[in-house]
Amino acid sequence: MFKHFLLFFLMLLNLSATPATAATTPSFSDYNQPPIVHQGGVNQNGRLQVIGTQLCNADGQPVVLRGMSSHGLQWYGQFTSAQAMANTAEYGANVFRLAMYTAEGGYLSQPGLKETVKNGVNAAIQNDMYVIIDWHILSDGNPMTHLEEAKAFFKEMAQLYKDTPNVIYEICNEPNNVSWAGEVRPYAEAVTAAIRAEDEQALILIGSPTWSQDVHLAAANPLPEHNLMYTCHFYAGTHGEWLRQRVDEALQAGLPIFFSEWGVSRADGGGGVFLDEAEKWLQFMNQRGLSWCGWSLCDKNESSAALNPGVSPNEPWTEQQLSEAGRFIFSHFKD
Ligand code: IDC
Repeated sequence: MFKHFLLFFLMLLNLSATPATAATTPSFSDYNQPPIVHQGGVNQNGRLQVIGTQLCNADGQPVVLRGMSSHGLQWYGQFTSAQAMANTAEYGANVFRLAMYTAEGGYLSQPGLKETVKNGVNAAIQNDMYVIIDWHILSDGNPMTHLEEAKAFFKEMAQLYKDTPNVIYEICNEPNNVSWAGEVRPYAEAVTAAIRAEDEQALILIGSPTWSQDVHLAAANPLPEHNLMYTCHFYAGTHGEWLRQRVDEALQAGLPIFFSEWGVSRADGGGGVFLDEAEKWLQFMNQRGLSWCGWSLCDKNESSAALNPGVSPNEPWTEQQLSEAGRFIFSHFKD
């Protein structure tokens, strides 16, 4: 605790000093000046890399990715069509997340979902978007339970996509009821090694215990590796200031953070919507040059869903077809 206060104090001193000069490696002290945002897609930015805590493009310039996450591919895979992605790209999205649930009728009982993932990657390529392949553990909270399946899956994906700069790997959506040191970190080491054996440079996103909110645990004991980012997830109706503080402390400690999932609803996907709190979060991420994906691109009748029930994934959308969540999230892609 004392260490955090000390770091915070040092940071304040730094912020009040002259602005950071020609920093090639953005750091926490640059946050009083939002990094230059290079929206743009894969053609413009190329292979991503992590410098300090900042996501950067192939030239080492800061880049921010913003876009949508799919809902579970086993239920709403149709919203990963090229047209659905084009509809979000039109509002400024440059990333799409493919949430491949493992349980609840997902990949472990339906391996054919791999084809939905591949089609989704192709749709993202057509739209010049980055694309996150997400091993969406949720009710199956311990990632170690299916370590072998995860290693085989990511090895295959990395073999396929090692020359495709669009692809980002998210290896465990939301671990829960597990520890960082005992389960999540060893899992991340093993799966990262499996990906790295095929693709040295791939950008890999790693979750943390308590539904990817325990970034402080990852910050205290990160993996000694390059091009890794750690995910943090929030829902505006449930998570507030305390989690923003935790993220700031983790960034300060040098942990690169990616908000691969957030919603305007409560954490159960319903309720609200909580747009005032969501606005605070967006400002927070914006000021720190952090990338994000909104939950979720589907027409389910729940407040986190971006589309009204019955909207087609194969046609352009009018503003009226977006739900309140969708209108709000889409309007922030270009912030
Ligand atoms: C929710 C869906 C909901 C579904 C439920 C269980 O919105 O329709 O019934 O999962 O499968 C997460 C998860 C994400 C959740 C979302 C909202 O990553 O899968 O989706 N959420 O509850 N973490 C925090 C919230």
